[in-house]
Amino acid sequence: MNDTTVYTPPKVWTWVKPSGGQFAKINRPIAGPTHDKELPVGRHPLQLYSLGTPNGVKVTVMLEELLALGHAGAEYDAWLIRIGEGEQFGSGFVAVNPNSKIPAMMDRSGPTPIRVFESGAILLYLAEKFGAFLPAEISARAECLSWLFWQMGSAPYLGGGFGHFFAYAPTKIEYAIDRYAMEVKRQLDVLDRRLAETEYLAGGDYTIADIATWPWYGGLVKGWAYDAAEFLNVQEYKNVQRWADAIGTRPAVHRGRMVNRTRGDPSEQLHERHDASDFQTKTQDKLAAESEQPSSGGSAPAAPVP
Ligand SMILES: N[C@@H](CCC(=O)N[C@@H](CS)C(=O)NCC(=O)O)C(=O)O
Repeated sequence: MNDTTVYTPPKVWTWVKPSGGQFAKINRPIAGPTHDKELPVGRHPLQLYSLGTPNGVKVTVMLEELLALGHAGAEYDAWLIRIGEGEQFGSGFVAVNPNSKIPAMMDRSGPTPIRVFESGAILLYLAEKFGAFLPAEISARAECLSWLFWQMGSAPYLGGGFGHFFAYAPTKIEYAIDRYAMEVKRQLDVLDRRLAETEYLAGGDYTIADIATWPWYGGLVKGWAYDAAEFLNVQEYKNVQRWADAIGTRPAVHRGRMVNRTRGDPSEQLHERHDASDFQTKTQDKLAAESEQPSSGGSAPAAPVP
């Protein structure tokens, strides 16, 4: 143990100081909105309010996969919610997700708008609405839902546990890092053994179980998360590597990863998506180049505003 701080919890916990760490600014012990702010609404049936984190990417990959299958009803506007700025606490967002976390979605295709929150619920809703990526046969369906719910229950140990204490906490606490590294390696082994038996998690077909799991565990074994690939020795999970590579080559997965993404290569960042053509014309590199172009209206100075 290298943590020598001794903490004696008080009888009743109170919120007296920020907890420290990367997310201290937005963390608070109460729910509900902090400010009034309506959400924008675009022209498509589905309105997504999200950010390109693993939970957000699950939904944008699903929507791009549905569009690639020809489901025009899956057309969507993806609006950016900057959680670091506290936009998840605006009144409009809280009305769509009382839990104040991305992703959140409104289905405006029918007479009464339907809200859906929690990434697993959104995947299941879309799979049922379009009859895709969820097997109809009862045993394959049970397997798919089992892995979907496995992912929803497991990822908080990876993100909120391992990722938090390994990458974000203000001090490195050996006890916490050991506990969560052990659990994440166990989870990777669960996946590796399953993927030794079948091509995808639910069997031979690519389903919402893979779409939910890939952004978290696929990202981890490909070295995209927490700079932890070497620490967790992710190369040893050969079947997870094979599965992550296969899913990573899907064009819809590539597009889904770009939507609402605010980090990395500007040509891979599409902050908002309102049309399929946005992937060609509205990535951050293109927008930056456009704003540097001299205007075509000549160089005469604008008239002063009275
Ligand atoms: N179980 C939720 C988790 C969603 C979640 O944790 N979202 C994070 C980003 S990945 C978030 O919005 N955090 C903002 C906050 O905690 O205030 C889901 O799967 O949708």
